Amino acid sequence: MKIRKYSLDDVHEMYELFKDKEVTRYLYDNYDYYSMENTKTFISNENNNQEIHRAIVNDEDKYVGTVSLRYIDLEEGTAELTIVVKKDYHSKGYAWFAICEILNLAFKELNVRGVYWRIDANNKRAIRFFEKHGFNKLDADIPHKIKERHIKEKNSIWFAVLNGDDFENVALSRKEIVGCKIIKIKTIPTVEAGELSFFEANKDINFDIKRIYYISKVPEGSRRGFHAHKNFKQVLFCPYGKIQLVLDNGESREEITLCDPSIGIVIEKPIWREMLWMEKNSVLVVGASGYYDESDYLRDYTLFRNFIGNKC
Ligand code: T46
Repeated sequence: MKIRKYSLDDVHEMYELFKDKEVTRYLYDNYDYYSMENTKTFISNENNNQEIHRAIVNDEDKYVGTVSLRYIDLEEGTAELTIVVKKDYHSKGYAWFAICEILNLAFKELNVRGVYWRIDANNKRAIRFFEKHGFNKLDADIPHKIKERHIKEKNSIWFAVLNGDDFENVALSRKEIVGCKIIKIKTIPTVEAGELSFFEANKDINFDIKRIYYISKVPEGSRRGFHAHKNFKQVLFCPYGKIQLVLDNGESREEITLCDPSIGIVIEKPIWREMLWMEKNSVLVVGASGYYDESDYLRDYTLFRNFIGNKC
């Protein structure tokens, strides 16, 4: 998963996306009239002073969507964000990954003060997505110029990130993810000498820890996991680096980026998990309720669905 500049090889996938009404119906631009030729032109004119578009691609470098900064106004220090991802790649962590990348580009390379985006109030899926990631709808404080630009669009809901906001961590203020608890691990700072975090079995978490394991030296962009546990309970945390965790309870799938050593995820039921190493040298530590036992693993998604189906 990464974002990169467009390539003419993206044209077929992009054209397919433009023609998917279900995905494009809430977008500002109307893609109905785009032909394959227009799509090629669109790719060739990728960037200008006011716009930056990036292709979102999977591990095989296949185009899955576009994330953009538009109406970049360096005098005002503002830009607008848009994102569109192909349906097959929804709920797999692509959108959040791409948003974090483009926001980092906006704040670190362009040095803008704020990035704003407008969502159609009927686009419930997008609103849920941003709320899930800890963003609140903005009622005021949208720069006048931006509001003016969208004056004709009714039913607008606005979100924003300002330079300096800890947007990658904002989702960590949530309390749960697909029914798993997100815990704040007790953390004691020492003046100019870092901090110490700790949790205690049967106090801060509801089970005994019989095994600790940790995963390290994983190259950036690698994925692990792709299984659930039948009975083991686990607490997961990332003491160093940045790891995206995708959790799936068989009905919904949500992701969270672990990048704060004082945040833990407690999984106490069969939940499908996938991990993406977003930064090299990131470490994932897990405290498990049982000794290693391969027969506790469900390493096939259909088996996992059947297992939870039979339990209900
Ligand atoms: C989990 C996620 C978050 C052992 O021999 N002992 C152990 O305690 C563990 C955890 C694994 N292994 C063996 C089993 C495999 O031959 O180590 C090998 C790699 O394990 P796996 O492919 O399951 O690794 P991940 O990173 O996909 O998953 C691990 C845990 O296995 C799993 O319980 O929840 O981390």
